[in-house]
Amino acid sequence: RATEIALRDALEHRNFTLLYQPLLDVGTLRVSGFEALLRWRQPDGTLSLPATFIPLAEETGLIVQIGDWVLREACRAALAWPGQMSVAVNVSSVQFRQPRFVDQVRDALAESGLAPSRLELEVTETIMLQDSAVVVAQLNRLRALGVRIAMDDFGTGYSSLSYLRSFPFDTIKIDRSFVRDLDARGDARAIVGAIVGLGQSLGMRTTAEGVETEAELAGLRRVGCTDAQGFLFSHPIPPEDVPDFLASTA
Ligand code: G
Ligand code: G
Ligand code: MN
Ligand code: NA
Repeated sequence: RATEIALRDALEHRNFTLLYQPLLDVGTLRVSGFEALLRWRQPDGTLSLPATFIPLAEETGLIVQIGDWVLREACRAALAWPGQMSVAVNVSSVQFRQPRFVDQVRDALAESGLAPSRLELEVTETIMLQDSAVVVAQLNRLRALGVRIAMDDFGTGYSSLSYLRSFPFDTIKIDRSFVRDLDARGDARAIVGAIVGLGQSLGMRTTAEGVETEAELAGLRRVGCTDAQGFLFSHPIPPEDVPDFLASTA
């Protein structure tokens, strides 16, 4: 379990690292971008998962500085990738809520020189627990920078549908709990199909998370899901492995 002192120390000594997991276009199986996934490097060399330290980072407010580092690092890394490949960055609701957050995003883009259209911010339904007018205003300021916004873990929170009505997200990420049973269970297939249909009618891309089998991929293709991510294609990889991964899938 993380302690606040250890977390501050990690921030000071930059003991964080980002792994990148590819997103693929379901139709062409070309890589459309990567999601940056945060890891905390331990003294013994092991990498701690976000679940072990993000909650404490949020409680202590350290997530604001950690998230700022993640944004800068991800934008810098993406600049080295070919074409219009995008980078997706997870944003904590604590970070999102900061009035300075829009400036952090603008600064990270300016510093790196990354085109704003190549950055996608992944927010979860928990951002909507605040006053919705404030949240929508913040989302609109981000959109005005030219970045894209994804609703992460869609379907796991509540009132998802009203959120889609109050703000036009660019992408809906379908939680892997629905993808998991896609080939075996009719109800999972119906739910994924409904989310994809919703995305199509609202002009949003739909990314299925946690795709592990060819059967799941076939199911996604059948319902018209636009993008897929999961162990079937690749685990999260360190940035130095990205060029070889792209060469192997070209
Ligand atoms: O990498 P892993 O599958 O363990 O990620 C689990 C969760 O941690 C995901 O839900 C993801 O949204 C979250 N997460 C990963 N990287 C970051 C990050 O850089 N910032 C925040 N706030 N959450 C992250
Ligand atoms: O942002 P989000 O919480 O959705 O983060 C995605 C998490 O899911 C990452 O921690 C990543 O390691 C994990 N993940 C990615 N692909 C798969 C997969 O195919 N199966 C499972 N079980 N987990 C995955
Ligand atoms: Mn995510
Ligand atoms: Na997710």
